Amino acid sequence: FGARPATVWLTGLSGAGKSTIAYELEQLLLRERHPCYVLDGDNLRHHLNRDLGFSAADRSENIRRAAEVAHLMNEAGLIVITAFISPLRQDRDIAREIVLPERFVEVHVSTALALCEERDPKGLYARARQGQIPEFTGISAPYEAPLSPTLTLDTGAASLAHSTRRVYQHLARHFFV
Ligand code: GGZ
Repeated sequence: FGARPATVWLTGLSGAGKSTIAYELEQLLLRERHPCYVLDGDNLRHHLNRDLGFSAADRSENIRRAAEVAHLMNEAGLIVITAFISPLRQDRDIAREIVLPERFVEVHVSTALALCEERDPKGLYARARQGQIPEFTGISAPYEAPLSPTLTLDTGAASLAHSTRRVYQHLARHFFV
């Protein structure tokens, strides 16, 4: 058995649970011997994208490059899971075209801003509220929710394990061969 190429594109606010779901999903896939790779701010913004900040233009370029890398990895036979805020619909639409629409699984991690802000694991929301981080998504920069995502996962309402399994099952139905 194997899998045809797919890119699971997680989008949502900082603190919504994107990275956690991404790495959990990676574990599930690896357990079933599906080669996969997680792309997120930590492995792209510190290296390939270290010239980029958080202006709208830099975020667009961040997303464009991430999508190009996802495309290459798909071509190499990996299932790719991305965990970028990717706040703008237009940027995600461009990512979908780069990755190829038939491979692109848009997943909205829809955890409410109030809960993300309550969690605030890195204290970024508090700093953003104090005006110390300009253009912070959800506070002083926009987040545009997807209009018709393949899946919506609210980590305030469902457990992490349940949310992760829903993505896994979608892949199993549509991409595993
Ligand atoms: C949003 C920011 C910002 C601003 C730094 N706005 O929770 P985190 O810390 O670990 O994840 C966030 C990460 C967002 O990077 P992305 O590459 O996912 O963003 S985008 O898709 O919009 O290009 C957050 C941290 O970087 N961070 N400044 N101003 N998040």
